[in-house]
Amino acid sequence: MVAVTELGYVGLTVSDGDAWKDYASQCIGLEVLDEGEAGRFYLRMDNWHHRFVVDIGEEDDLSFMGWRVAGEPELQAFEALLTENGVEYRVATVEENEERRVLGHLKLHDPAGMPVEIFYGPRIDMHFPFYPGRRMHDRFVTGNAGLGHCLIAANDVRASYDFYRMLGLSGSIEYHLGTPGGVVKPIFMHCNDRQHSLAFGVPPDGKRLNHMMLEYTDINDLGAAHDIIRGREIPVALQLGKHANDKALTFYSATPSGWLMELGWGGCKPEAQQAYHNLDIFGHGPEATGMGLDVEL
Ligand code: MBD
Ligand code: FE
Repeated sequence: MVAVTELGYVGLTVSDGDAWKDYASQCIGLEVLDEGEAGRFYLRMDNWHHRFVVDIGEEDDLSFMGWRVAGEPELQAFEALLTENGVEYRVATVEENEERRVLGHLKLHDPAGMPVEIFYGPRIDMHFPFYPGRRMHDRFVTGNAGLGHCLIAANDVRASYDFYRMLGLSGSIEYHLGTPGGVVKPIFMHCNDRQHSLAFGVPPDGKRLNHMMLEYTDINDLGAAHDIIRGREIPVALQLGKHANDKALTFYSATPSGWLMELGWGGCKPEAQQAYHNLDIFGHGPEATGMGLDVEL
């Protein structure tokens, strides 16, 4: 069975590019790569050409997710699988592959209308190592674990679950969470050693993206990010705490786009068997509200 192997890249549309360059580099430690393209810059986390494509626009949201497969045979197998399942897709042109710095990709949409790309062969610039935007103790967790995770909108949770299962992700409901509107039961899915690369099932609040999570290899970099974000008085939706499912120590900061960035350290691998939780291990106390994650963790 063919399956995606990692969340390889994402696209963001942002209204304030300068605020994003500053937040991404000075708060998070990402590398800004501006190659002079009009209205577009990149963010790097490792020696991939980029992990984020950032376009200046009005939306302030996720614009696409890129899911990696091993190579061309796997991409062809996905063409057959999508056709078999009646999912519309398009094979990217040579120009579109050059734009993404990949050898090949398919363009499709998830059931919520999110643009999804399945790609193989990213450009990895071994001669151009990652250069953090601010002083860092160590690095970001990427490797075979992809860039992090996204909590995205799903208006039909079952349809999204079936779609991402078809892409080869596994997972289940992992929480029953109290919210002002009642209990929500979010689903968490994985495709590699990262405990989850994708989550959905909290009520959509108008954006495609609720939050992204990036993970440091050294707890000191999480501490540095926390100090910088607190020092700047950037709103924090959920305070430092440790998740029951991936065991990661994280906190959730507002981004210049309004959605949240979860910064973390110490996430674990997926368990072989499913389980769900009502509460986290400790922390994650609510602070700034109204950013799409008013949940009792
Ligand atoms: C997560 O990464 C998360 O964002 C939530 C809400 C619960 C568990 C793990
Ligand atoms: Fe998360």
